[in-house]
Amino acid sequence: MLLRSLLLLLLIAAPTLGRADDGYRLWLKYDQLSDAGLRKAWQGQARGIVLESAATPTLQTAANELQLGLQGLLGQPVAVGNKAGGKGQIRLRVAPNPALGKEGYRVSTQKNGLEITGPTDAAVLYGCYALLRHVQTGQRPGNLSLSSQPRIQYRLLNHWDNPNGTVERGYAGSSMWKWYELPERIDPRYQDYARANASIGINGVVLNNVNASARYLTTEYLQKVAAVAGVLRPYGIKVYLSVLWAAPKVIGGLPTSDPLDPKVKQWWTARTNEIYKTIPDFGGFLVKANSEGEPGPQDYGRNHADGANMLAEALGQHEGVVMWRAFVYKANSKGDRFKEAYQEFQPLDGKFAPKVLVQVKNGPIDFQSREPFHPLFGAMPRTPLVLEVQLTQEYLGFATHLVYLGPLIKECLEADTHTQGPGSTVAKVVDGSLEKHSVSGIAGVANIGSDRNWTGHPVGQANWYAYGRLAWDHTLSSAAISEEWTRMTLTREPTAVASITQVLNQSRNIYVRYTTPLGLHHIMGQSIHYGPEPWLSQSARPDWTSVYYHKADSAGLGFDRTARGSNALALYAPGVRQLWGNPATCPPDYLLWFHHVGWKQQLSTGRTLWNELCTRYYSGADSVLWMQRQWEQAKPALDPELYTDVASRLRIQHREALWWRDACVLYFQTFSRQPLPSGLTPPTRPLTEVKEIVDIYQLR
Ligand code: BDP
Repeated sequence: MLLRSLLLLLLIAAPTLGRADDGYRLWLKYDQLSDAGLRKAWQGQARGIVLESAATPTLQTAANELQLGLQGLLGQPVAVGNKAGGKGQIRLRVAPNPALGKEGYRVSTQKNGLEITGPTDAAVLYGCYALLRHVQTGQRPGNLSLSSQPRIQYRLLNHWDNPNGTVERGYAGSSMWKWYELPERIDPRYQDYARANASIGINGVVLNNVNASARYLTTEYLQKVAAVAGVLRPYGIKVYLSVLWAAPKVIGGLPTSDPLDPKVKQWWTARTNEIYKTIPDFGGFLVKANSEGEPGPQDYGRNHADGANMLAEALGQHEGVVMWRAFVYKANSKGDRFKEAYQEFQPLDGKFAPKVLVQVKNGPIDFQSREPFHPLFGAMPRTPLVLEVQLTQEYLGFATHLVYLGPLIKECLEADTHTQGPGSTVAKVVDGSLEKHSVSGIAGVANIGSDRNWTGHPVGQANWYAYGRLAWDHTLSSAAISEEWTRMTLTREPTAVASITQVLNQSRNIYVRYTTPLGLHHIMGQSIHYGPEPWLSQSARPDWTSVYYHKADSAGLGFDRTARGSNALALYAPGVRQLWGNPATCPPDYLLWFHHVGWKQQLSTGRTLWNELCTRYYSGADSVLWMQRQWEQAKPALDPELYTDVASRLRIQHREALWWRDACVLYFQTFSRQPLPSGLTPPTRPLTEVKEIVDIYQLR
């Protein structure tokens, strides 16, 4: 008898007991709150949901999500209806409110219960997610008044996914878009992807790689794109496409793709009209042109504005926009890649049509672990600039290294361009407030793939999350977001939350220290961009080597970008130029970005360059052991499988931090000819052995 009851108990508990957290549910866990008092406090407020406005698909979606979340979190049924019932009803209402802008929400306690309002049904959906976040992070109900509106209008994810299912720079499996199944079969994952995005305010997704296949513009593929758009639409998310500039030639049968050729214009106009017939709320085009071998208007002697404006014209009266990327650089062994995008784009300020936004990477080179802000920010006041950041960790240890990107994104947003006096931050350029633009945008290169946990590294989810939260409100702090994510995704146990968030918050600085301290950049493994290869001196292009960037010699290290060198500093406003132009006032984190510094030169840190460099490489690698200990402290509060997964990745991370440390210290030592500072144990393996690791990894 006793045995039978025990078995029965086990059977009932089985679905939750034995199930490991595979990460699929992301931060939308909705597991029952363990604090009974807290649960009770909310239960009385959430007996039902009442739709006070027309049940559009989006409002219905909002109600369904709220119901799903509250039922899970509170462990009670929550009814959805359109008639006000008794007490504890949450009312959803679409109503204009000038204080909330176009997409803002308000969640408030009213006499007759909670109310979630906003000017559109999507705004109410955002409000529902805000309430769920509030409950899920363990806040008490009290007298609620949560209101927020996005500071940036276009908040996009950019997928670098290809039609064949590969993902450029993707480290989380293959593409989540199953083009071969579409449009007939809709993978249920698409809807969960939409939920995750809507929950953090993302309102647009570019489905395909910037190195684009023309295929997406064919009638066959537009049907597939339309099917995806249909899943995303109720969540307030629009689809966009990257386009291949040469599409008129490749799939249109035209002899040219010259933007000023009337037939080319006609072709794009006809294609665009077909797109809108198939997808009436299509978001627009993203274009990588005349960059890294991609075709573009310059092939016909035209400039970027000619190309972008032609596409804007093709969009005509449709709502969509053109996002034209400024990531361009020519192979120029004498030049400085740092300056190229500026030189091509800045003179075009004021020449772009109103529907065009120019998309600029956070830094001037290419998604390095730390870059100064791109000098185009603030330098094109008549053009809305979209900030592009990379969530997939192409240069930050793929899905192996734990690197929380909140601090990186914030560092760029908070950087002061000084273009209109102090306080002219990149954030104010991007949100349009500094230069009075009515449109604004931000793009994150997605780190999402077909892996069960979406991002490969479980903590990669925090980067998707942080990006969305900052895209919505760039004034949020990176630490507040990491805590919110941890509480929603991993645990609410306070000491575990504290030790995990410390790891997250320090992780980016730690990564920088053991890979590229003091402003070193672009010294990673050739083409795959993984591991150290500072000795790389031959490649298809000089600006794809490492020596181009670090310029180590017997005198010192670093790229002189002052007036004595490439003078890239001249691209910045005087306020920035003065600070960064003087090695004594240049922040050590940016030092080697702008100065060739003598090995024995004393830095503001009190150490010589060589000693500081070694100290950072060593302390960075050691800090990974600290990350391991912190993670271990949180173990009792974590799902065992998830704990083990991250713990083992942290072990790889330490091994590879030593690889970076030894490679760089030994290699730069061949120039500095200095011993390691006292207290640091020299690497036990010679440089030749460390170089072998690279060879094995790249299978060359
Ligand atoms: C570089 C990547 C390359 C991308 C390019 C881009 O290595 O794969 O195509 O950025 O942003 O960092 O276009």
